[in-house]
Amino acid sequence: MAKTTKSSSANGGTATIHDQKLERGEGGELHQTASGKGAVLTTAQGGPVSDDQNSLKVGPRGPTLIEDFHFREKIFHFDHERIPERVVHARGYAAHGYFENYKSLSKYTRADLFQRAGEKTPAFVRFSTVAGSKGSVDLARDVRGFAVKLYTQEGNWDIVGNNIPVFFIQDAIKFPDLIHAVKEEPDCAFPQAQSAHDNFWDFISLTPESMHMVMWVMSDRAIPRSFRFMEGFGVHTFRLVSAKGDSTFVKFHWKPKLGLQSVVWNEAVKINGADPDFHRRDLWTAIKAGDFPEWELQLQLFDQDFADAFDFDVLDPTKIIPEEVLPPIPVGRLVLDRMPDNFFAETEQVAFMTQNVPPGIDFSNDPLLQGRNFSYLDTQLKRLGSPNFTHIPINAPKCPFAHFQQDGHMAMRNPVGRANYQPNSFGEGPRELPQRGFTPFAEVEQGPKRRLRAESFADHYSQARQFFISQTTGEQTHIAAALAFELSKVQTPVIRERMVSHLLNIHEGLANQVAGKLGLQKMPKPAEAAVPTRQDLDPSPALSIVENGPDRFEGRKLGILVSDGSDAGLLDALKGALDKAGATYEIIAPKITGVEASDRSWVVADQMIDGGPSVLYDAVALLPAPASMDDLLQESSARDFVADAFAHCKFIGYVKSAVPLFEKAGVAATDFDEGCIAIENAKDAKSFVAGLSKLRVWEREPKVKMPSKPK
Ligand code: HDE
Repeated sequence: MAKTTKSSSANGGTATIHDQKLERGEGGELHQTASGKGAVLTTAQGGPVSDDQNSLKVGPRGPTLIEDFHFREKIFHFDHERIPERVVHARGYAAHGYFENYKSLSKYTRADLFQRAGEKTPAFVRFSTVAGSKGSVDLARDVRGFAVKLYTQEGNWDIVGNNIPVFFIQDAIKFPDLIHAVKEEPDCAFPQAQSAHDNFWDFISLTPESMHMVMWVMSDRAIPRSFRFMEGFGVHTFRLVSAKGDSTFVKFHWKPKLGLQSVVWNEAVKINGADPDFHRRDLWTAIKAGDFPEWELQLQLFDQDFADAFDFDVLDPTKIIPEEVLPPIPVGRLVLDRMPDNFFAETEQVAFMTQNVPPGIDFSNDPLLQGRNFSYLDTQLKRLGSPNFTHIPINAPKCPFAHFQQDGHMAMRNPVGRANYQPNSFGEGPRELPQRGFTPFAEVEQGPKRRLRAESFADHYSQARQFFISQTTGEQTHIAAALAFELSKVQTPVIRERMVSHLLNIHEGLANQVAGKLGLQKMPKPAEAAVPTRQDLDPSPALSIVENGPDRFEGRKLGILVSDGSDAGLLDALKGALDKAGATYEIIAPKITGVEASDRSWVVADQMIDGGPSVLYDAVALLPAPASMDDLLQESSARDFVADAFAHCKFIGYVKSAVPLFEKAGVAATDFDEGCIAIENAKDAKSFVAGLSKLRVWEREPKVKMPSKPK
């Protein structure tokens, strides 16, 4: 039987509503502090609430009364909590920080943020995947968005880039087709966040201009270990414009201080199950621990003469300028040091727009960029629902601003005074200032209006080949394996064959490997190419992840498997060495409460074995005590822990008693290599950690991979 109980409210205290603590946010708005101790719960209209647990009823068993305005308001607001997710890049994670300028770039640009050495500009950076929806997994094979908002003193500048310096298409008009093709198929609504399906490869195999990008997306660049260990690129050619009005072409590169690192595909698949939030958790944990990720901004600067002499068109977004041909110049650093207070308010509502450029930065005629400049304003209106989206604090400039835009949904700031127009006779309101205002570079343009693609955009294979030959052998194997995996999910044989016919134009060895893995009976003919593939482009070592890894284990994580009786001295030595290296660790134990170490001290666990598979760590150490081995050998997750670490080419430190775990995991003593390191004393522990800087034992890979049989 129902009782007329009044459940107690969380806001017991005696404080009155006037005691509520309010803080001024960065945009000047007032927030109720979440921790507001003793704060009284109110309605959105500010009325104190007496009971938030029971709706207003006639008698204890109802009916419920529609006059219950508190209930109505609460449910109404809940029903409207969602806004449309981004049509692309829906899943993202962001952090605040700053950009610090190294030295004045006034020679090249009048952009205010580049004028003074040491100047710091507030920044907000959002990383994302492209294809999946907001709730999809972090380790999907995909491009990563790398969108940077810089709140400069002359307006917001958004560099809305990716972790890959080229794109699939050369003209923005093809973007809806590309995105329709990669997203889940419209009849069945799967697969989610995956390019491994017919529609995507059908479109790609009919779009030769995608081939360079396909090489990048099939490489490990598309499965980064962390946002912190990936590069960012502005992709398009932009312009810097000096105070004199001179223009210099520029390409923007963000270089992670901790070096590049990715995971392997089998690992990515398992991470998605073990921790679908792997990347966002990584960024959150690092920043909360004070390990602030950092990138250096490097610029490739060039003039029209260089552009005219370069092998490819600098306006073609499917091409790079190799860093060896035009070395990028370091100009500043980006540091992320604060997580948003609220995901929705900031990360979800942030509106990046390529057309947000301050005076001194300008566009090029790259047709993809031109189309983007049109698209991003539209999308903000759709998503945020009002032309006043710049009133949301995360989107508002942090410099003085004044204009006559007014009204509209949710207008927070209307012009004050009588005159809401200019010119006016009352001396009211702001006026334009030609000397300071944005003035586009005065490029002279001429030509017939036509729907054409430039001849200079016609070479679709040469840089794809250059990318492939710039990879280490292991990285090349990963590209072949990724192509075979993706195409194995394609059910229409002709699409698979069409893709192999493109690969033949890129690299015969690659085409053979993929055809072998797919079991093609007959090699197709090479695709018809508008321009033959150039064989004379030199490899560019800057394109390899392995060649650009770190020389230290800093920022990485060791998984330490312990049991009751684990050697406390060894554990301490390991922890000490990791601290010194700037690395972190997690303790994995049979039970989450922890274990009693050899010196009777209690070691608290971070993960139970089932919850902490080795895919979550960059390397592992096995420190079980002999007495616990019988139990551990019964645990399939303990066996997988070792089997996966070995298969993913990770360094494995181990005490003697752990050897049977290897055997159980199918790793015989004869398989041990330089990455399997016995730890018997503190000295061993230190040298084990020192050796981790190599990150992976790639030499092991041929032994743990199924060989392909090229025809
Ligand atoms: Fe975007 N893109 N894009 N894009 N893009 C969006 O804007 C678009 C392209 C990129 O973290 C949308 O706010 C067109 C290239 C990032 O909030 C939308 C074309 C590059 C983000 C849009 C491109 C990007 C977006 C969807 C073809 C790398 C996420 C939601 C010409 C240089 C920003 C939104 C964030 C988001 C349009 C191609 C990067 C629809 C039409 C090339 C990082 O406006």
